Amino acid sequence: MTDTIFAKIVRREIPADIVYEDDEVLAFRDLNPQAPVHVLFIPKRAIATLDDAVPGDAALLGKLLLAAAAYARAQGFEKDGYRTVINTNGHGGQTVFHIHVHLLAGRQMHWPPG
Ligand code: DGP
Repeated sequence: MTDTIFAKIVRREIPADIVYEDDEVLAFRDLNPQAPVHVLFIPKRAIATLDDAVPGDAALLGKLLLAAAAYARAQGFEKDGYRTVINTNGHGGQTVFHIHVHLLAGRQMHWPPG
């Protein structure tokens, strides 16, 4: 897969407001926030899209979701709630082809999305 801006963030080649990191996961604030809290959870090992994920990626994908939930809980959003989103390819609205989970919190979300 081609290199992305998120791979550059993992390698610290460009700056980001990093809010969480472990051996496999990095989380940083979205440059263009859509909610008072908008954090992106990415695997350090790049997978381009959800469609590219294979059974061997299951644990890593689970870690992304659990890291997002733990962050939301630590920030006190678990009772009011929050939204987690993975956009995939064109109709999904994906623009950066390094898989990421959006965590949106701090305001009422609406359904269906636009
Ligand atoms: P998506 O459309 O699902 O691929 O989301 C990509 C998100 O990445 C979008 O909400 C804006 C954000 N983004 C793009 N470039 C950068 C960047 O250089 N830094 C940060 N922090 N976020 C970025």
